[in-house]
Amino acid sequence: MLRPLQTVKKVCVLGPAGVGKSSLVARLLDPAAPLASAPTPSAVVSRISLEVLPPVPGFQGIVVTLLLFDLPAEQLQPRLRQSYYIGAEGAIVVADASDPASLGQSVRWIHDFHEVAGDKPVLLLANKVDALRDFSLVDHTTHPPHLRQPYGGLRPHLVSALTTATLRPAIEEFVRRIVTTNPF
Ligand SMILES: Nc1nc2c(ncn2[C@@H]2O[C@H](COP(=O)(O)OP(=O)(O)OP(=O)(O)O)[C@@H](O)[C@H]2O)c(=O)[nH]1
Ligand SMILES: [Mg+2]
Repeated sequence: MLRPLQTVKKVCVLGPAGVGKSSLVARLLDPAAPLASAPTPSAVVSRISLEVLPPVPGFQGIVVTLLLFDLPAEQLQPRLRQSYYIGAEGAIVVADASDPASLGQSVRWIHDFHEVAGDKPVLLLANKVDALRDFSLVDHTTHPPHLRQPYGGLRPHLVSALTTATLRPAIEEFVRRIVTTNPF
């Protein structure tokens, strides 16, 4: 009988202070969790398991345990933060959807990660879309120009830490990319 392949992947969660990194991790762990209310004092590691179904011969799907390293921007020295990138299979770079400058900064975060971890998959999230006025997730014409363009070659996925609606599919697609690159 075929069994799922079990694998563990380290992923770093990066971005400027206050963009919602910890709140997004909390939402992934628990659909009812409150948003984070204080800056993260140091690196925090959370585990979350997801089932994905890429075609790996001899296995029935893959159960991926993500080790999410939530790395606060301001509380960690750059050198110390970069040391957490070692061994990571991917990164989630978070920006604030209402702040074009924070989207612009994401290019630096993507580059910073790739410099240490190599050419591993990166997911770019533009968070807090709930705070945008006259905005509809389904109607692209309501999206401001800074949310429609790529940064470091990546288009931002529009999410809110208040809901898993677009967050969960974005994470699942990202995890599929990671295991397609390296299933084991
Ligand atoms: N409206 C709204 N507020 C959010 C969202 N995500 C986070 N927040 C709020 O934004 C503030 C910062 O969120 P955090 O999750 O602590 O941000 P962080 O990126 O982890 O910040 P550091 O740990 O300081 O690097 C908090 O007051 C959250 O409640 C969101 O999607 N929508
Ligand atoms: Mg935090």
